[in-house]
This record gives sequence, structure tokens and C-alpha cells, in this order.
Amino acid sequence: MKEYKTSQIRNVALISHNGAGKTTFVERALFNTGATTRMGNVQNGTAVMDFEEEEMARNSSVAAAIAPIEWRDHKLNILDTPGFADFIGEVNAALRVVEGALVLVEAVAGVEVGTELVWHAAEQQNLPRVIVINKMDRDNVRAQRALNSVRDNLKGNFVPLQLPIGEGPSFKGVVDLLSMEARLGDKDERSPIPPDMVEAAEAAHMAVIEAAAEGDDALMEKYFEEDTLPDEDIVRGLKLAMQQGLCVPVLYSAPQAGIAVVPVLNAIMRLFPAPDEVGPFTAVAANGDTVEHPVSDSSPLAAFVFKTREDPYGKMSYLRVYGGVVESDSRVWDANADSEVRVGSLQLLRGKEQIPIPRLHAGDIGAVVKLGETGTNDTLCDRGRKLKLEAIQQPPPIAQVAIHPVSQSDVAKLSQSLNRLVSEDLTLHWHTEQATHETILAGMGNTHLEIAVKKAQQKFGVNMTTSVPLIPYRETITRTAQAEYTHKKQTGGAGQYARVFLRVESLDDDAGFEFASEIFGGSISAPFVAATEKGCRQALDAGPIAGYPVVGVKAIVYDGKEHPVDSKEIAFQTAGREGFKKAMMEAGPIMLEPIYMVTITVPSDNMGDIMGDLNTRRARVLGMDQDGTKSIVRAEVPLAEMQAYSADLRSMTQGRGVFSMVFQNYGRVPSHMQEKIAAEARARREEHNTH
Ligand SMILES: Nc1nc2c(ncn2[C@@H]2O[C@H](COP(=O)(O)OP(=O)(O)OP(=O)(O)O)[C@@H](O)[C@H]2O)c(=O)[nH]1
Ligand SMILES: [Mg+2]
Repeated sequence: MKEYKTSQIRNVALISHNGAGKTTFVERALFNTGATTRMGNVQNGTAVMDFEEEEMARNSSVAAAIAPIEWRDHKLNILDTPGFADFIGEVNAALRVVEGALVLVEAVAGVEVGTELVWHAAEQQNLPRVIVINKMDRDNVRAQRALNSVRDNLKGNFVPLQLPIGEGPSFKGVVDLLSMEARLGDKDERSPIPPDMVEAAEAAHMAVIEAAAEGDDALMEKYFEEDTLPDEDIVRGLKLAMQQGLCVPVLYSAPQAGIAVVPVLNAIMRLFPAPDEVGPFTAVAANGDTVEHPVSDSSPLAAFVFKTREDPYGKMSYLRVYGGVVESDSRVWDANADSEVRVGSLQLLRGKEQIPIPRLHAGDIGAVVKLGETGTNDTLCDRGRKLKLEAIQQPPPIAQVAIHPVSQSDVAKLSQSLNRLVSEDLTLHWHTEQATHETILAGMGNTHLEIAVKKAQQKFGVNMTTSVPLIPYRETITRTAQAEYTHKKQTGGAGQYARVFLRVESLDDDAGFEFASEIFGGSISAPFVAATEKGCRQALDAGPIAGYPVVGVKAIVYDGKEHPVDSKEIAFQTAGREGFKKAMMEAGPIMLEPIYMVTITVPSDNMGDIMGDLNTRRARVLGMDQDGTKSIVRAEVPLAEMQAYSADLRSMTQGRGVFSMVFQNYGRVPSHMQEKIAAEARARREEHNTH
């Protein structure tokens, strides 16, 4: 592939609700531009972009993939993203490294929840957007209804740059409102505007000019004087208006049949800014200063790793260059790891295909294998000019599973494979839950987690089973109490003796543990006070009700007794531990459970069902908001009630609801539930001990 300068590059992400035809669009673009000789198909697993095993099995994308499309002396780096909400992490990564987003709206369904989700993600990055009303050839398409759905559900000044010629199976092409001619069929043939559309086209053309004039004051003046604008000015004005968020062009396409795909490629090339047209990039220098440099080959080197993928050939790091030129077979500095890394041979990626290239210019996107310790979000730079680019923002996880390695060899490989999984996917997290001794994998939904587990099997050969995680309860007390404990052992040899008087006081439920001594006059000496504290701390791992960690307690040793010969530190540890448990039992012990702040967004029609359902989940509703046709509820809900929420919400709303959840605090378990939970925990422990 030929080398392209920064100004000839366009980086765009295709984003949409699940299944709006993103991958098919890219397959068509690859085929049309001669990059492939047969058009790939999502359904039969031949799509260049859906090359992961899981994608072929599901006939749907699960990861972002890149297609460099050579088009009229430009290179369009198109990032095809997955539409399924579980993979929003891939969308966020793609949006971070592009200058524009093509938002596909399925022509029959109109705007869907996933459309809104990715729309907001692109909006947060201030990216210029184009709407493509897609799959125009489907039965029952009503183009006007689709456009209305865009206007009703998304915020923006939506300006059609085309009029569709026919709709549904009779979709033939589009009227291009810039050149004022028709583009027909899969050969994109030029033809005059159909006579019955001339009038509508004239009116729509004026609307385009007006939108363009708003992009720039000078253009607006020129437009007022001359009542029209030359073509180059219209494109320039639209581009400026898009960058200021003043205008969102609307196009129509049917990529499966290949109709009106070329005009979309033209729009990408003409309307989205080149990487050097969006102003300088911002980075943090070694001294902590924020610095700016133009996106240019002559700026200091700054290449951002936005994705990492385990490939049969090794670790593949996806790079976006902001400043300077990355050369094959060079040495660069990883500013985050603060170490030198060797760049082997650089590649352009087309799906999984690797095209070796000598260098990657500022603004371009490529990949490199086996980049040492470098991970996603790291910046590669010059050793002498260290620069760090801002990390990709990802949402907190909303689903969890407990994972159990199957065999002894799986146990041995577990943590290493989990580390590799999470380094490939920054919306995936794992930890060992101290309260339940379970290994927890957390992510963006059940499908996300299922795929991660499969990946561990397929890519790393680790077999594991999953289960619904146990809730990591805590135990605490509700009042002050005291206890006295004497530890005495005087059977032959050296004896042991320790006596302590302890008081426990309740702290905030989310506080940890505190210890104090009120020993005056030396009834126990300092080393034994310390040993008593150590004993109390030993008791924190397993509380007296059901063996969960103890929080929110202050223990005070206020008296005691020691023996000149038989008192030893170990004796005071035992007395501290047992005395603490005894005092806790007297202090109204209760169980605490994790409470999450949950935000649920659903079509307003579903609101009644959602509220009714929340009632059964012990939720405390904090507020409700209306946003267009959507309702948003915020509620505090115990984790124990949220275990299967993503599936439940999907079935309550036919997939039209979304939610997020963030840990908030520990709350009290209602007393009528406590005994049952405690009994189950004890039974589990007994079963565990007998095995
Ligand atoms: N009628 C019609 N069907 C299409 C068109 N484009 C795609 N499809 C079909 O729509 C389905 C989804 O297409 P994809 O290209 O996988 O959509 P996607 O947006 O990549 O889907 P995700 O990656 O799952 O979000 C497939 O069955 C395609 O064959 C089109 O132009 N017309
Ligand atoms: Mg896809």
C-alpha cells in the first residue's frame, strides 16, 4: 500500500446499535475499492472485519477492527465497531483515535437504544458526525419515518445531503444535493435528477447551503450577498459547521446491494477533517506540564496504544500516531512503563490481515507485534521528549461472575490468563474477593463475560466454570459492649496466661477497624497491649455471625492482668482474639451488604414495569428524569438483588433499556434475611471443610 501524508488520511469510526450494517458497509467498501475480490458476508462468516472466532460463531462483531480504504488519493481508516452494548469498551477505544464518526441508523428500526448510547459517546468526544440511514433496501422501509426518528430521538441540526430515490426493495440510489445529480445502482452511475424530484431537491439544496453558511461568518455574509454559495464553499462550510457541532449531515445507503456506498466514501473524504485539521494534540510532558503539538511528522513522537489483542503471532498493539513518525525496526520510549521498547515491523491491519509498512506517519493508524511490556493506554515517544497522552475513559462494570478453574493445571494458569484477558479489554476486571474467597470476573454484561471465558479457553487453554458470585457481606456491631477473657494453660512445662478487658464501639458502617488502649498504671505492659491488638485484628477476617470480614468497629483494651512468668505475646493474641469475638457477640452484631447506585434508562412506556420490578428488589428510588422519549431512574439497590439484572432488564424492555451501576456503600441487611444468609454461609463452610 502506498504511503499517505497526514492531510490525505481520514480516521472514522462506524458506530450504531447492534446489526445496523456497519460490517457489511466496510465489506462493500473493501470490495468496491478492489481491496477484496469477493465481498465478505457476516452471515456465512466470510467478513474480513469479523475475523475473530467468536464473531464468526455469532454473525456479529465483538471487537473493533480496522480497514484502510484507498479512495481517490486518500486513505480512509475505517474502524468497524461492535454494536452490542456489552462491547461499548471497543467503541470508546475507537472513538478516542478518530476525527469523525459515521452513525448508522437502521432504516426500518430507526433510532434504537444502542444508537443513543454511541451517539452520546461520540458527542462526549466532540466528534463531527454523519448519520447514515442504512439498509434502505429492506422491506417496509419508510425513509421519512427513519429521518423523523433521528430528529425525535437525537439532538442536532440534521441536514440531509441526499434524497433517497425509492425506498425498500425499490431503493435505486440517491440525489446528491451538492452536485445536484442522481447516483444510481451498484455502479454509482451519474444521471439527471428524476423529474418528479427536482422541486424537492432544489428546496433541500437551499437547506444545505444555509447549514454550510452557518459554519463560518464570512460564508454567511457571502451567502447573504449572493444568495448562494459555490460548491467548494458549501463543503468547507459544512465541514466547519460539523466541527462546531452545528450540523449533522444525513445520508442513505444499502451496502448489501452496494447502492449509495460510494457517496458515503466521498462524504468521509470531503466532510471529515484530516488529523491535522483539528488543532494540536495535548499531552503531559515529563515535568508534569500539559503541552500541545500540531499533529505533524515534525512534532515530537507521540503514538498512542488504543487496543491490544492476543494474536497467534504474539501480542498485537494497535497504534495511533499523533506526533512524529514511527519507523519499523526502531527503538522508542514507553512513557507509561518508563522503559525502552523495540518496535519490530510495523503493519497496517485490514481485519486480521497484516500489511507490512516501513513507517507510520502522524495521524495514521497501524499496529506492531510483540511490543514488550507496553499495554493499552501507553504512549510511545522519544526518550529525550517524554509525552503521555490521556487514557481512554471506560465505564465501570455492571455484571460479575465467579470463575472456578477446572483442573490443577488450570489453577496454575489462571491468574496469568486473567491478566492477559484484562490487558486486552479494559472493561474487563478481575479480583479475588476476600470475603468469599472467590475469583470474580467483572464486565459489561453476561455476553461479555461469557465471551471472555471462552477466549481464555480458546486462546490460553484455561478451562473454567462459572457461577453467580457469592455476595461479599460484611459484619459490624450496633452498640457498645464489653467482655473479659482469660486465656490460661498450665498443663506441664511453661504455662500461658493472659487476661484482657475489652470494649467494642460502633464506628460508621463503612469505616474500618480502630484500636485504642486505656491501660493506665501498667496492668498490662506495652508489648502485651500490642499483642492484644494483633489478636483483635486476627478476628476481623471472620466475624461471629457468618464468618464475613468485620468492619466499623473500634476495640479498646481498658484493663487486664499479666503473670510474671507465664505471660507471653502469643497468650495475649489469643485473649485479644477471643475477647474481641465475645465482645462483638454482646454488641448487637449485624450483617452489611454492598449497595450500588444504579441508573436505568428505558423508553418511557416501560417505566411502570421498571418501577414495579425495582420494588421487588429492595431498591430505594432516589429520582426520576425525563429525556425526550426516555425515562431515567436512579436508585440504590443491594448487589444481591442485581445479579441477573442485565438479562432481566433486556426481557422487560425487549432490549431497549440500559443501566449502569457503581458501588456506593455497605448497608444493613434486613434482620429477617440475616439468619438465612448466615446459615447458608455456615453450611458452605462446613461442606468446604469436609471436602
Ligand atoms: N437488507 C439489507 N440487509 C443488510 C444490509 N447490510 C447488512 N445487512 C444485514 O444485516 C445484518 C447485520 O449486518 P452487519 O453488517 O453484521 O451489522 P453490524 O452493524 O456490523 O452488526 P454488529 O457488528 O453486530 O453491531 C446481516 O444479516 C446483514 O446481512 C443492507 O444494506 N440491506
Ligand atoms: Mg459488525
